[in-house]
Amino acid sequence: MQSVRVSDLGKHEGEEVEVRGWLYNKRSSGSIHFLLVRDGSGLVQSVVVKGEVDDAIFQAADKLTQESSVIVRGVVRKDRRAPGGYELGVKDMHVVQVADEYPIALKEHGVDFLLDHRHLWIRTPRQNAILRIRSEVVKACRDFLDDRGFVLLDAPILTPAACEGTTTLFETDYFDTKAYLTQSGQLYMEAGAMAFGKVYCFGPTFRAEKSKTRRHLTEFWMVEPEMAYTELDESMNIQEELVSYVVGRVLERKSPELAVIGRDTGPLARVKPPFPRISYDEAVEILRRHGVDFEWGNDFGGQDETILSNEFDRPVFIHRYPVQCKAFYMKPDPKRPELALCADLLAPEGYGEIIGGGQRIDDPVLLESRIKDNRLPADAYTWYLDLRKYGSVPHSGFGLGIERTVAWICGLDHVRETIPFPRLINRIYP
Ligand code: NSS
Repeated sequence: MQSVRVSDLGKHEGEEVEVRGWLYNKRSSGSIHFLLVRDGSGLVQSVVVKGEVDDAIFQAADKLTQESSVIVRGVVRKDRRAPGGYELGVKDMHVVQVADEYPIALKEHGVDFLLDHRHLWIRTPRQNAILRIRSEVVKACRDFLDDRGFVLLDAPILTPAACEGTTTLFETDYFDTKAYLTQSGQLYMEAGAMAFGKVYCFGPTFRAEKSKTRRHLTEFWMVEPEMAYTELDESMNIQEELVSYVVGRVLERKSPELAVIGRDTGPLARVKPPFPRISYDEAVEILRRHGVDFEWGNDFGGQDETILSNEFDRPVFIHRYPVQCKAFYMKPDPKRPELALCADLLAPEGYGEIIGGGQRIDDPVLLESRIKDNRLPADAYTWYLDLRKYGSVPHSGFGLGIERTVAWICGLDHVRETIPFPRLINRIYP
């Protein structure tokens, strides 16, 4: 008999099939058991009627506990009222294992309890839907870049030096020396851009973030495109196309999942280029108008970003931050050298920054002095300076944080549910 995924049941109406899954929930009324079976692709109500199956099977169905593994066989019937639109008229059933009492009952639990049971929590429909959307977001980013001639270039995880400041480095022993877990693949992508023209990396990045916020993980995933012969404005054009494409793909392919999590898709449907572009100076004015006592020269905090992104109905770029609050590699604006040619993209609905990026310093002398000013170990950057000695060109790139993007698209209030096994300041289990 053919094994069918629940999501494909519609293609087998009237046929006898087998579904291999786990018992999500059960309802009984004397002579009928309604088994709600999940197989990771959906839920199907499987109806076991006394007299229509062997007595032993009817008894076994009665004893099934939540999350017991079962294989049910029966005829696919259309049923408007059934979750998923189809149900199974069970003829036969094989119990693979009767599960112990399941810790996650179908009721409210505290978030710490759920995070301690994350390995089981991911089975529940809401978490399952969020992680399916994550999978689509990753695929959409990659398809977008692959289709536009970007080459995927994997960056190393163990690195000799910092990319995004020395305060958030995770250090590890590396034989008789030290290494750091990567904070960003960017520096390597700059080498790649000079070799391939357009590249990107997609991988985990690590930051020893001491801040406990709803936007920070210590391990998160980034897509980092880098482009030679590209200036800041062109990089922003690509970013708005990429983000619009990703949101469009989720709307197109993951609407059942968005429905499971109850996401209002109205604001997502508005995500189309062009996105507004405001300068750091203008952003500071907006904050001050909202009564924030903001000092020019500082970076924006989470609450500032929330205020700023609430001003617009689609993502907004904030460009040209003061050089002092950005990383060492940012190219100064020739018109106002106190500003960097950089841009962050803030998601709407108060979500804050999802992309950080900019144009890189292409002048070897300036870059060397910036490395020195930032008291970075010169030896570790010799190779990086080489890129400015051998055919240096204007180049730009950016990093899109997968978890923050998924949190926004799903409308979640914390990034911890957007990654299968979150790593937070006080959590490395399970
Ligand atoms: O620090 S960024 O703003 N920029 C970079 O790392 C550049 N080197 C990227 C590049 O140009 N290739 O981080 C980029 C994005 C940021 O907008 C967030 O979406 C995400 O990475 N990000 C994080 N997500 C979750 N948790 C933490 N701690 C975090 N830090 C950054």
